[in-house]
Amino acid sequence: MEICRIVFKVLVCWFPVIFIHFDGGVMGFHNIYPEYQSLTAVKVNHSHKPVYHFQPKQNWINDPNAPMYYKGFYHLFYQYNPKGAVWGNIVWAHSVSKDMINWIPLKPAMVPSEWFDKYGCWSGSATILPGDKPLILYTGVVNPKPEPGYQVQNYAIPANYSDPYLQDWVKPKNNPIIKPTKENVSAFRDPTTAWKVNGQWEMTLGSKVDMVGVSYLYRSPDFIKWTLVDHPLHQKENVGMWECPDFYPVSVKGDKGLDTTVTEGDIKHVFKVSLDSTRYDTYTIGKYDTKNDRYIPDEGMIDSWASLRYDWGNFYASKSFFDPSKHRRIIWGWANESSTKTESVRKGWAGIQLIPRTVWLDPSGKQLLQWPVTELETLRGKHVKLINEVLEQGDKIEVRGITAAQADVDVVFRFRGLDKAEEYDTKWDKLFPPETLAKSICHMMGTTKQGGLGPFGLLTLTSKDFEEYTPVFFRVFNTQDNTKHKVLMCSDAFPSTLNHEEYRPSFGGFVDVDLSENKISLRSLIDHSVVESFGAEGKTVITSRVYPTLAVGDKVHLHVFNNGTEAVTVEKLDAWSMKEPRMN
Ligand code: DQQ
Repeated sequence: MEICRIVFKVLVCWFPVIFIHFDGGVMGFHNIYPEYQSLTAVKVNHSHKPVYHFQPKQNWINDPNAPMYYKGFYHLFYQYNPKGAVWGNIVWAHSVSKDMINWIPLKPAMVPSEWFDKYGCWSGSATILPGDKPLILYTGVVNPKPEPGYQVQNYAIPANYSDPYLQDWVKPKNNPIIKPTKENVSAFRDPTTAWKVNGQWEMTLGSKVDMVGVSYLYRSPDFIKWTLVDHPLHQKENVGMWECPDFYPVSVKGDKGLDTTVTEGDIKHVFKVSLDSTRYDTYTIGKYDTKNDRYIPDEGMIDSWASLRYDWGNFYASKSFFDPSKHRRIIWGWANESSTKTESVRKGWAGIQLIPRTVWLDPSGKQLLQWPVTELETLRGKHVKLINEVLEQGDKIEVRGITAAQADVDVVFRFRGLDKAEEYDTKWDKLFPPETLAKSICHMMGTTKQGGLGPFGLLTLTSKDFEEYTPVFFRVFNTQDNTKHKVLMCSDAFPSTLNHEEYRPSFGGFVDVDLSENKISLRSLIDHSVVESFGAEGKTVITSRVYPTLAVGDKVHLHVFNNGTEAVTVEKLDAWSMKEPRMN
């Protein structure tokens, strides 16, 4: 009997954890497939290709690089393989935009050309120097060995500052400006935007020492001569390599963004890393102690694999920038495909950048809030509404009249109270590691397990007879001490496709929201193979990549549903068909 229980536990309960942990939404480093790297598809397959998310016409993309605003244009650079739909041959592709929604493609800003970046121009950031002069710091790979490559830091400057498109970039001959120490030659990359402190420039980059994640700190009087500071900006044991760190101030009052050079005042700092071992982005909020030149996470902040995340789904290598034209801070994140490499090769494309999000500090000071940039709303076309529609247990209502495969849906759910919320089983806290707890509960229960208050939410990318659907939903739990309710948000790719060879993770995150008004909101941006969802006005965000076989194009449906015993009212739902922007 006992053995049965153990076998059951391992198979049923641990299965999602094992599955999720070793097969993240994003590939572990960038897998190398020499046979596919330079295989350009003759014809691009559009059936799952997003329409209003940033992407090139074809081929592979990964990290967003050096986003910035310059002379009326937003610039986005990104890691791009010009020859194939898997990682390799990486250059800095470049597009510009007036609104971050409609894009003009330009020639690549940087390609491997010098001894100091011969084997790759990897990720980096822009700093706007005094006099409105942008400068890029990036990682150059000088040798493919030791794997994944011998890394140095370089800089590049515009050839012509009066060109608002910044089409030509010069890599000065005095590169590299930073060389690794012997210990970290192949784990030494992704320099951040620099900031000024105590009269000097500083920047940090990602590294590791064994399993300790380290963000080395460099200092410079002139942006050319850089010295390693004798202590890192921050480090943490048992987390592994830190890629693409990001370090920036946020205001403690209001939602206005701040330039990276702001180091004092009514502010806190955000320290974000991309965890190479788990392949997701985590952040902490804390204080930048300028005197000792260290970042110190606030008390109570979890600083491990179980830290807060911008996005609990398919989201990696993000980078933020300050937009001086609208006084906001914006983050860009990359969503890789969840499908196989052979699928990518067949489709001729892989990877998108998610919709840029404005980011600011929650009034609690304990987390960030995110919201799609308002410019996205210019794509809203045909509009439909639902008002005060009651969903009893088991009910679904179809949202008709829009292009359900390419939509923006914003809904507020209301309920009578929290009495019927089901009990939170504290055994789960022991069964699942904290970093996979939410997604494991989402996977265990799905939408079909009836609850008390919830599951309720949206069924996106649904086929006519529900053979395929990607549900985005909430479940509210009662905690044993009855002091607080636990709100779980899920975005579940598991039932999304009949093609069970696809990776179909159930993603989840808890939502730290006050339910005293008996309401919760959900906004989902649906774009063919991506569903990007914002719970409780941007407190918890989850992105899923999915590849339905039946729910494709005009065969896609959208529903609201409830499978809890407590009735839930759709107080207000607005849904729009989304138009196609000018996309590269
Ligand atoms: N991708 C880049 C690296 C970075 C990684 C290479 C993160 O610079 O560490 O394409 O996805």
